[in-house]
Amino acid sequence: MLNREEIEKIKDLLSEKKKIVITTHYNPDGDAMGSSLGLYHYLKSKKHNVCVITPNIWPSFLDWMPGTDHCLAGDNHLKKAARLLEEADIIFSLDYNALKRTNELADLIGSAKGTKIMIDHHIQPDGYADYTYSDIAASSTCEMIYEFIKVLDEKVSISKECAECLYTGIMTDTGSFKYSSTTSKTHLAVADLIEQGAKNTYIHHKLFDTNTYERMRLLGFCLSEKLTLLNEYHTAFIALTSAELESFNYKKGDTEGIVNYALSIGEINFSAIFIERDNEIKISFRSKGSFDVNSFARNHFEGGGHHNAAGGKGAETMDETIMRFIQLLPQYKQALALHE
Ligand SMILES: [Mn+2]
Repeated sequence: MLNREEIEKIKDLLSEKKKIVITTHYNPDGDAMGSSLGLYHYLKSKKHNVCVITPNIWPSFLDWMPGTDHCLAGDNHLKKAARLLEEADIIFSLDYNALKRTNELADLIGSAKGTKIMIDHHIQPDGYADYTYSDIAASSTCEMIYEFIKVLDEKVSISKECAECLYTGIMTDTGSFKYSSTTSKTHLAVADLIEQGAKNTYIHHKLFDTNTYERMRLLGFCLSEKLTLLNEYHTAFIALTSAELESFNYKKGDTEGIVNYALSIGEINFSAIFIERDNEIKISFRSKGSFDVNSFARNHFEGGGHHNAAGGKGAETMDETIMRFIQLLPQYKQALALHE
């Protein structure tokens, strides 16, 4: 948490009406939108002049979130975004650790004269902000915003709209409360948010019951026809050609998450999905436990990401890419056998 002195200074800053701009990262996800809109609703209730600027448009399954009609997608309204950032007294950076994650907004935020406050849970935050609240152990930026509001305003009563937004980000960033970053504190925050009016069943429905018939058929096809197990290496993979994608009337996002099904097999510690698109092979890697897919993707497939989730690509044909992948496995045999 910020230290006492910093909190007092921020309280002081917010003690009179201010022009505030809240920004978040490119391709905003549930936590980015949830933390931005959650803070927006809180600051709005304190009569500040607030707006949210996202570098580009958020995915349509988040359209239902209260306040999205007041968000500005910067890439479509760059001039207006520039003016708002220039005039802002305070600029919040939420759910990102480096200005470059805001693409075109980066220079505008960097050169703006307003006081900058970063609240984020990614490793190694950039040092540009006047106040940096960084907690890499936090489940989500939404949980940090919840704590931040509680510290600023002990007697706060969180509105239903704010509660719905914060609940959304905590839920999406914790994989519905299953990742190891989920603590008893997370559950206490969530309990309070439900108490304040967040409807958990409704939010789950809005976020996850969004499959189309064709996407479900594509998933079925992947699991019954395309899943290959390499038991010796505790590895599973799926490969999809562009012709196969077309036959299921593929739309962006349809293959999202399929790689996790392969990993959910008990003895599998490493899974990959190879997708032929735009004349290259796009790859997603997932692992359980100690096997580091970030360095695997970095070293062999021009990619990277996190320890247990990463992406990469191959410039060869599908068959050549898969062959190269399989030939890499023996050198990792020991690491792949570990369950912890
Ligand atoms: Mn996050």
